[in-house]
Amino acid sequence: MRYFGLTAIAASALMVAACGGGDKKAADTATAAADTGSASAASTTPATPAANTVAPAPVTGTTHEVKMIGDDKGYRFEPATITIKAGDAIKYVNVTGGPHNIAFDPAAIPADVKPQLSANMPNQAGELSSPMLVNPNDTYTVSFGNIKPGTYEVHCTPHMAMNMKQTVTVQ
Ligand SMILES: [Cu+2]
Repeated sequence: MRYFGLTAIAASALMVAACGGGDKKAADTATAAADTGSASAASTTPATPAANTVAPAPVTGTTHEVKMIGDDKGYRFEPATITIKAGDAIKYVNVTGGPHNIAFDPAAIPADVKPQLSANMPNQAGELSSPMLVNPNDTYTVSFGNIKPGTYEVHCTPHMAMNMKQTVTVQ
């Protein structure tokens, strides 16, 4: 779909160029056509265009450490609920029972938060999913810089069925 979108944009650029820039009405028509093309392309890959336009927001506050544990008591984040401030970060540490990951359900993240959250998650293995933390002491840090106040649910994909979930409240 990305190829299709770029083709549509390139085609519209050619159309604008062909007009010589002198005919405003024709140029507007070309722009509208390009918008239609990118909208249909975006409908199947909604996060990709937006994520490319947002820079990661640096950590300006406190970095909180959260343990990821799997043992005879079960799989869990410790703490399972945490309240932080925008600009803080969470450093997730695989303690035992990995591989673990840090994932947000893309459908549950507001559209106006998703591009920044995605930009704040390096090396994603899937949309809003960290790589696997395979070994003890592997870490993954999520910046909550420029993330608006709200409650965000985190889960570990391999252990979601075992209720390995966390609630992050950003104040
Ligand atoms: Cu896990």
